[in-house]
Amino acid sequence: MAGEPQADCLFCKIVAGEVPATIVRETETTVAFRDINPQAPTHVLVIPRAHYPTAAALAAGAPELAADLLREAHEVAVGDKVDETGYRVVLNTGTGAGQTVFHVHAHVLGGRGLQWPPG
Ligand code: DGP
Repeated sequence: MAGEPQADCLFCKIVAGEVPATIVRETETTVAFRDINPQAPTHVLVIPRAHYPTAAALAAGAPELAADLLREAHEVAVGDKVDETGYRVVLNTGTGAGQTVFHVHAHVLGGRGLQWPPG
């Protein structure tokens, strides 16, 4: 069923506390933790506790949760004090865009100059 935990999902395991992560924020519906391979001084992943594989599935199946994700991305930026200089929120969607973990996650990147277009 949509949103149910998946036994083989790395990020469901982080939500369950079965895989360790450096958690920076938690709400009833979301968890935010530092990326294991940071690409900027601030690089945090914000995920819904519920399992949706992609941003598209989340937007279609639980739009209010998509709003929670965006709100939390901003709170992460405020917490790391990168909100004033600027930060980027990235949702890689599909393998062609570089998505490797199929539990939707928003990357929050900041703390350095960010180029456009991204690679
Ligand atoms: P994406 O390529 O958009 O699917 O991003 C997946 C991100 O997840 C990537 O930046 C690295 C991060 N990541 C992968 N495995 C782990 C892990 O076990 N712990 C943490 N904290 N991050 C992970």
